[in-house]
Amino acid sequence: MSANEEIARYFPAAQISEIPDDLSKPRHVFKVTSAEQRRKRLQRCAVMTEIWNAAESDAGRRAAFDEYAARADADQHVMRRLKTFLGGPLNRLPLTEIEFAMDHLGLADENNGVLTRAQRQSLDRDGYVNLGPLLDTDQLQKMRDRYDAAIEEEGASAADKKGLGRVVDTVVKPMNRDGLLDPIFMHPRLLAAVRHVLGVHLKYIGSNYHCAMPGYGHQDIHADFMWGVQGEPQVVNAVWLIDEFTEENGATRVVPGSHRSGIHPAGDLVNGEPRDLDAPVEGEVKVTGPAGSCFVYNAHLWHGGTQNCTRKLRRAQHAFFGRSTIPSSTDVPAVIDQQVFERLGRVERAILDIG
Ligand SMILES: O=C(O)CCC(=O)C(=O)O
Repeated sequence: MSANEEIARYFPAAQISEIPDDLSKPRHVFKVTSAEQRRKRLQRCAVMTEIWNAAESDAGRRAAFDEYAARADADQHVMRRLKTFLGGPLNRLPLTEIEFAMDHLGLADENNGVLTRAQRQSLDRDGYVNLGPLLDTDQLQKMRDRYDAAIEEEGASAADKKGLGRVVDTVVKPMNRDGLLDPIFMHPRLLAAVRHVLGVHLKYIGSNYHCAMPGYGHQDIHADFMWGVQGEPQVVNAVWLIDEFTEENGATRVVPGSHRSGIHPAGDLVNGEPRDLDAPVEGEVKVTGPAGSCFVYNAHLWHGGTQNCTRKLRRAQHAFFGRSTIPSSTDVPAVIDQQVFERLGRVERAILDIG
């Protein structure tokens, strides 16, 4: 198959019919918001951030939430969102299962030696670490073929994802019946990085295949949690580079250290105005590397996809994790394929928090 035929297979899923001539003309993935919408988003984000950061324990946060809820002007949207996080622990399995899995994987102890000191420091200080290539060329080619077929089969995802090929829940779908995608959520070095940020009580909360089409891919600067978090991180994400990431082909931009600010970009003011989320952020860098690399980030880190200015696909796979007790992005028991479930052992099930 020629490179052009390979790209054309993605057109229906990415909701486009051709590759634009001018690959670098700005084309943003998320819809443009009005000044009014941005202000509302900022207010909501700021309130949720304030309530969450009011205490270090859920009991303290619930007290701050109750105080807010008693106000006549309390925003229902804010209350609904926070309630799911403050309604009590949402782990499905007893925590002893993930403790068993971490022990089995040699990750029970924080000083387990799987990551180097420099890698752990990078996660703490910068908010991300590039673990380098962890997949070989044979695995990568099989994965590309698998993803390309799934894109054709599944077609378009949400309307606001124009220019992206997306498949959700990849690792628990029939496309992973043979275990090809197991390293995406089970690779020991990935799990060591997740464990370093979240501690042993962690769980898989989602996985997306994400391909930026030529001329598309620029995203808002964002964090993968709805508000700013000071103190204990709640979520970690990983990006697997299924194709190499370069300065030109839509590599993810990150703002080193922003996970420590306690601020979500949507709740940030610049010169008294809501931050323009499409604009570059001072200090941002692109994470580049060869195909097969995995970079893991504290998902409170500010980041976003950038525009793919080449004539090739930029394929990536995300693996998302949270503390065991928080809500999951994906309802794993509802979406997991029965054959995938049956194939998995106790350790994998503990990571997925399903029994
Ligand atoms: O794949 C990327 O470059 C980042 C994607 C991302 O941050 C997202 O889809 O939320």
